[in-house]
Amino acid sequence: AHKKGEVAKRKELYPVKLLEQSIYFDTPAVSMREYIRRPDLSGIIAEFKRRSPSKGDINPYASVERVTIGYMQAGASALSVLTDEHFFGGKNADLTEARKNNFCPILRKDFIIDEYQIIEARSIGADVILLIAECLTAAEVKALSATAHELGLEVLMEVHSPDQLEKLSEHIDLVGVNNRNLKDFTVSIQHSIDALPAIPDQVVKISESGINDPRSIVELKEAGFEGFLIGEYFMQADEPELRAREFVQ
Ligand code: IGP
Repeated sequence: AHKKGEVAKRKELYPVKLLEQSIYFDTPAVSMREYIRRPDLSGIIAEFKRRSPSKGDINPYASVERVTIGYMQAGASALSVLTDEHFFGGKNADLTEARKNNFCPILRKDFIIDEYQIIEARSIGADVILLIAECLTAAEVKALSATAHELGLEVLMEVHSPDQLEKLSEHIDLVGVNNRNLKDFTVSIQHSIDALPAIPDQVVKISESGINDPRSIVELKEAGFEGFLIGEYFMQADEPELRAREFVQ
């Protein structure tokens, strides 16, 4: 709900005409689909996350530059950067700083409810946007994902349960199953495994949240997942990039 007001304010301050001046508008986006499927990489999407509603401060002063470069050196396939300020202490400038330091695909982690935020995602250097099925109708998923494709961005649709896969449209490139129960914040990779049979073959399959053990990756891979989104476990360390390195070994 806080998003609506926020977006309205930014639309006034930074009209679309201004966003379109960004150099990133003329730069082709990098394909997360392709990077996740590269056999020389781990499939891990490493997330930069300063704070969360369930944990409070995780690593509020971490350096985007140091952490994201370190993640990629550790063998991550892609990056995710929180830009939501209200719940996660993120900002657009964090994503742009990650962009300036890395060639890999970058997911803009935010609550997208308006086309404006997709144009904004393009202007700050993101390659992929997140659409959360729980927050959107099927028609909204369809319209927003079509806009993303028009702008050359890929789309990751997040589901919390298999029934939300009904909202899939032809413009969804990746599906992420969230292992975190939004009501009590408990996590289990079983959520991903249970949802897998309902995910169509043509989309890239990602398991999200609560992954803190390399054995879970082995289990999820055997089940058929290709990508693994990890934030908190890495960011809890003083040096998240070193924890990522140990994890990928
Ligand atoms: C990462 P974790 O448990 O490794 O920090 O989870 C990611 O899945 C989580 O940050 C997330 C998220 C979201 C954040 C998943 N979906 C939607 C904000 C909005």
